[in-house]
Amino acid sequence: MAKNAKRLELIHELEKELKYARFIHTMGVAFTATSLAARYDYDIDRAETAGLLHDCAKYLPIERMNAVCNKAGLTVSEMEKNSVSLLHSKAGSVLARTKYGVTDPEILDAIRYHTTGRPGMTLLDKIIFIADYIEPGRDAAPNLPEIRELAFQDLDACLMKILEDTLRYLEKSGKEIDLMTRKTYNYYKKQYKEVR
Ligand code: DGI
Ligand code: FE
Ligand code: FE
Repeated sequence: MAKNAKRLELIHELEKELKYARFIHTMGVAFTATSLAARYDYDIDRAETAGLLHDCAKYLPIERMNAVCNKAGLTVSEMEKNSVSLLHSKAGSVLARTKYGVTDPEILDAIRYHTTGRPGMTLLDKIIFIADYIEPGRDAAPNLPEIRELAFQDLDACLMKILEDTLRYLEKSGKEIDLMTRKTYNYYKKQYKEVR
């Protein structure tokens, strides 16, 4: 199938699969990801595909998320097992491959780590992680104007700010913090200090 026909088919499929607000969020992430890709010399099409699919598993029942991950041989921790917030990204990377036919490992990883990040994130990991946080529909996080500006000036400084704010939010709201979220934060805090 021609590239644009495939792209339209994917968007149409997601429109049916997701709730309206989530679909609009998805389009916002895809758009923001392509803008960041243009800014940082990353492939526009791969950034768009990752953005479009990053939340594709968000509305699976949690038992299905677990089943999908188990079947694909991905380990699920006790904390992830009961958390839609944490499991939809892992399950999403599996669905992107099995249901939507994505084979590019960089796209699958960006989907998989879009909630927690990971140490040594790829450029695409960072683009999706940041686009998810700053897309035009987001309005609840603190410091959004500053973070949106930073995204197009200094990608790593922006990443660091989002990691800090997310950790602070999780701590304040008493949510359990995933090991990977903590590892990502510690990794970038250390790296960030070293380059300053
Ligand atoms: O799927 P989205 O709502 O677009 O955004 P997301 O995938 O980045 O995050 C979903 C939620 O997960 C968001 O409220 C932040 C939260 N989150 C990020 N790291 C952790 C976490 N929640 C828990 N419990 N633990 C974490 O380590
Ligand atoms: Fe998500
Ligand atoms: Fe999202």
